[in-house]
Order: sequence, then C-alpha cells, then structure tokens
Amino acid sequence: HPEGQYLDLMRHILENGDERVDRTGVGTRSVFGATARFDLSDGTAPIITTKRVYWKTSIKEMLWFLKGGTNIQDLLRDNVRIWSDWPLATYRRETGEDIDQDAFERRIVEDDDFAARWGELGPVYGKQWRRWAGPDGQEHDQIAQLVTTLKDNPSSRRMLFHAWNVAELGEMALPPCHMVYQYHVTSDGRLNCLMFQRSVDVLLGLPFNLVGATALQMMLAQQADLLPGEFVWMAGDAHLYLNHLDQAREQLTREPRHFPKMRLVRRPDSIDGYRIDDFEVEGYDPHAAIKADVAV
Ligand code: DHF
Ligand code: TMP
Repeated sequence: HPEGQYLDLMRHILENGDERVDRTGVGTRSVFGATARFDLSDGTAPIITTKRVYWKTSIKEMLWFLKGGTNIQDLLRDNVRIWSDWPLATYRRETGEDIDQDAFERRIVEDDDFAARWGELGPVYGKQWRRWAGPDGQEHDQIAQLVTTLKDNPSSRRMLFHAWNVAELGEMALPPCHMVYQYHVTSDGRLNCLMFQRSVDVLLGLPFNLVGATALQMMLAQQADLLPGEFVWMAGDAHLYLNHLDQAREQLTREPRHFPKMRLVRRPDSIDGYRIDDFEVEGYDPHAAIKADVAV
C-alpha cells in the first residue's frame, strides 16, 4: 500500500530519530532526508487514511497560496484556522494582551484595519509564487510563467517555482517549508511533480502537504491539457515532535485503507479560477481523527 511509505517514515523516526531541541522548544526526533512517490495517474490521491485528514482545509490553503494571499483574514473567512497561531503569538507578544484565539480570529474577520496590522504573515508563499519582486521592482508571476511553459515548451527542464526568497526571509512569519516545486512532462502527456520540503512535521503537516501538492498538480495538469502522472516528495529534516509520539504510535497500530480518488468536476478558464467545490473526493473512508497540538 502506498500509505506504507508514510507509516514507514513515521516508524523510522520513532525508532531511529535523533532527539534534539528545536526552534519551538518542544523538541523533536528527527531524521535527515526522506522521500516518497505516489502514482496519481488513475485519479488516486494520497490522502492519509490511518487518521482523518481535513482535505478540504488543505485545498483551501492551496487555493489561498494560488490567489497570492498572505493575510489570514482570507483563510478565516473560509473557515480555515490552521495559520492563526503565528499571528496570534505575535499579537500576544507585542501587546501583552492575553486574547483567546476565538476572539482574535473574530476581530481579524470583522475589522479590516486590525487584520492589516495583525493578520499579515509577511511575504510568504502567495507573495513569492505570484509577485516575487525583482531587484528592479518588477514582479514575477512564477505560476503564470509555469502554466505558459507547460503548454508551450513541455520538454523544458526549467519548469519550477521557488518560495525561498533569501532577501525577504526576515520579513516572513515562518520561512517556507515546502520550498520548491518542479514539473516534468512525459512524452505521453503525463505531468509529474517533485516537491522539496526543507522541514516537515510528519504527524500534522505532512498529510496536509501531500493533499495540497496533489491538488495543485491536478489543476496544473488540467490547465495544460495533460494528465496527472507521478508525485515525488522529498524532505530535508523530517521530524516528530516529542508531544506527538503517542499519537504516532497509535496511528501505527492502524491498517491503511484504499486511497480515495480525487477529481476536478469543472475546468476553469485559468489557473486563477478554481474554487473548493471544483474538487470531488470519492471513497475516502479514514480511521478516526487524531488530535495533536501544533508547535508554534
Ligand atoms: N508548524 C508546525 N510545527 N507544524 C506544522 O505542521 C505547521 N504547519 C503549518 C504552519 N506551521 C506549522 C501550516 N499547515 C495544521 C495543519 C497544517 C498546517 C498547520 C496546522 C493543524 O493543526 N492540523 C490539525 C487540525 C486541522 C484542522 O483544525 O482543520 C490536524 O489535526 O490535522
Ligand atoms: P521551522 O521553520 O523551524 O522548520 O519550523 C516549521 C515547522 O512547521 C516544522 O515543524 C515543519 C512544519 N511545517 C510543515 O510540516 N508543513 C508546512 O506546510 C509548514 C508551513 C510547516
């Protein structure tokens, strides 16, 4: 079963990971260098089944990146709360006010000035993907460029986009984790993707990242009149947080089930036209959700 790659990585980290202190202070077990490959060609999507994954949340996050978004107000208006912890931590630190997450999120949604001041993550994914600022001030839309090349020059070895803008790292709430996506078109019209992730929270982050990258690959394939091929995932520091070890052990007792199918039910005119309702997932029958705290 292809999910075995995920479970094997989890087990490998549990058994052999180097235990160390990390930026968040929580501590991790970590291995360096990991890879997995998933065949998407028959519509199968790597949505982990050994716990429930909120795949719509992950696709909404991907659509927000694609729209060029960098403020959590857009996410919250879409009921996505996975990025709130970082602006909230900044707000608490800088104001000394012990506001709770619900109240903070409500204020971001209702008050545009407050959102502009406190909901901004800086020049993260959306900015770099769609509006990378060149030295002359000109903005580069890496996604539009990619779609053009996929259509006009599919044998190119330069079809990629990158979020690691060195000059702007200091202004980002979190430097990019899933950093670079490279694409490859086979002679029979299949679109392959290789995504490199410098750092990965294997329990919480990775299941989301697999869904997001797959959804993006399907949208790009559709726009370029290609079929999805293989998705190759590679990571640098692959870790389990020390407060996730019990959850990982619980997950490893579960038998993986069939991966579901994911398809697009509509073909928008451009890569900018997708909505969450365009994605249909069929046959997703996961084990129960597993709760875990995210390290901030
Ligand atoms: N920091 C850390 N330490 N780990 C991450 O995975 C991470 N991911 C980020 C930003 N910073 C991060 C962005 N993506 C969750 C999932 C993905 C994500 C952030 C958070 C998360 O908390 N998932 C829970 C709840 C899902 C929900 O409420 O919809 C989960 O159980 O999957
Ligand atoms: P770092 O910047 O110190 O590496 O911390 C980022 C943490 O967030 C790390 O645990 C990896 C995790 N992460 C993911 O796993 N996936 C993601 O998409 C994001 C944004 C972060």
